[in-house]
Amino acid sequence: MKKVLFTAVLALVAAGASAQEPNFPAFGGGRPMGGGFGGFGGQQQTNVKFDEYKAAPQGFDQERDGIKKGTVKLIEYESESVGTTRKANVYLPASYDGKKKFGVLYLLHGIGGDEWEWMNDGGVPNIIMDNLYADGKVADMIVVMPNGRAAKNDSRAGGMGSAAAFGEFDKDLLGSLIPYIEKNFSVYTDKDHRAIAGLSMGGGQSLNFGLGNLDKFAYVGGFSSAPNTMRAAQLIPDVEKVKKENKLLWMVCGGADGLIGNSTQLKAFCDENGIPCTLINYPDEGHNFVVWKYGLYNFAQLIFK
Ligand code: FER
Repeated sequence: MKKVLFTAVLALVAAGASAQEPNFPAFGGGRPMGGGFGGFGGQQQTNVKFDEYKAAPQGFDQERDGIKKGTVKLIEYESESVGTTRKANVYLPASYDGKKKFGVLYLLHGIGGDEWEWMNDGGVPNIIMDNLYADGKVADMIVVMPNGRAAKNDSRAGGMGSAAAFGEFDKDLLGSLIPYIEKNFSVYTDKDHRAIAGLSMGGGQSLNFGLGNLDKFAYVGGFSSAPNTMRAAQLIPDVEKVKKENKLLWMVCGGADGLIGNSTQLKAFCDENGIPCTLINYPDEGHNFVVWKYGLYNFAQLIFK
């Protein structure tokens, strides 16, 4: 699915359809994008010093016998901003018992996906999390995988045409989904126990919404973030505030991914301004779940600790 979509996008670009400004209105919740896109990849790649890539251990994404397994549950909630009943998948670790409180990682999908993308398109988030739990490598957390296309028709068939709806998701997330999760699950409700990360369009959303709501999310991750990523100076209007309130700004992108400029522009800004920020260049990798699984594996170990 993603491959087909991507090929279609590439064909559009080849035809010169996005040679100038993008046709996608209202990115980043209606805030202006600023700057232009460097073609398909959004921003041109900025020269930055990448953080060290360390391969994930063999088997981190393989189902293992003899360990406790979590469950994935499809939930439905009423969305005030969209005006519909919406769906999300929730991973609950084996240790979730409804008594102890857990942190919450909101894990977002890409342009061709929906609340099932991580589960069904090769992300194996439940397996990665089960293995991390079994090895004692993560703090207590549940993982919420919503549909980030905040529109009445939120079908993945919307493709690029639904790109603007991704920019509207913050209202649904903050106004309806988070309150639903915090009412119906045994979770902490402070920003230090809330993380947001995602792949591609979901990476851009995570950076935009996470850094745009420092009082709501202390941990922010962008995996192969798409051109919906706001420019750094807009994302971070107050350098000191980010330094004080954000506890983790973590990114990864494939070295062969044309979208890497969206991540390097932010990394460069952070480096210039003394903001702690990680950007790993996954060697020679493209825009795919190899990178995103690696992203989840690493990001999950760094949060709520
Ligand atoms: C673009 C290229 C890729 C773009 C979005 C994407 C909005 C998203 C890709 C994905 O989510 O996988 O020019 O513009």
